[in-house]
Amino acid sequence: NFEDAKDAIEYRQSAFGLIAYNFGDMGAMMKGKKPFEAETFAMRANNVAALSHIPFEGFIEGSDKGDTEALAKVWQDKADFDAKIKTFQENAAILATVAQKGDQAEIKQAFMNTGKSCKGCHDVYKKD
Ligand code: ASC
Repeated sequence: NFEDAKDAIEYRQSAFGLIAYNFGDMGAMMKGKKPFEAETFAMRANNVAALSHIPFEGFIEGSDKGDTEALAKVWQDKADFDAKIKTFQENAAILATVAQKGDQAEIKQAFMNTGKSCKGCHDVYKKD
């Protein structure tokens, strides 16, 4: 378990950083900023699916205080926060599955859905 809020905040931020890197690289491919590499894309999608389960352990009580962009609303509306996390995890799992199959239209849709679930949570629970 975490020693204090600072450790918990660092833990979740580290995980989000890894998600952002992997998701960002898929985004660059989706936007045509770099060539689409099916194998790399699938690897990144697998990474995000696995990482989608990691950060949330770090949202311990009291860790809205400190060097964090998380709003107190995370702990006030916990059920909704948890539901949004679950949607993100489901979308990330779908993206990893369709990335294996290689259908571009399916990949694009699954990528968009995953990005929407990132944004859907940030809009409500993250400082801008
Ligand atoms: C990213 C990133 C996010 C999401 C979000 C998707 O690459 O860092 O927070 O995508 O912008 O809408």
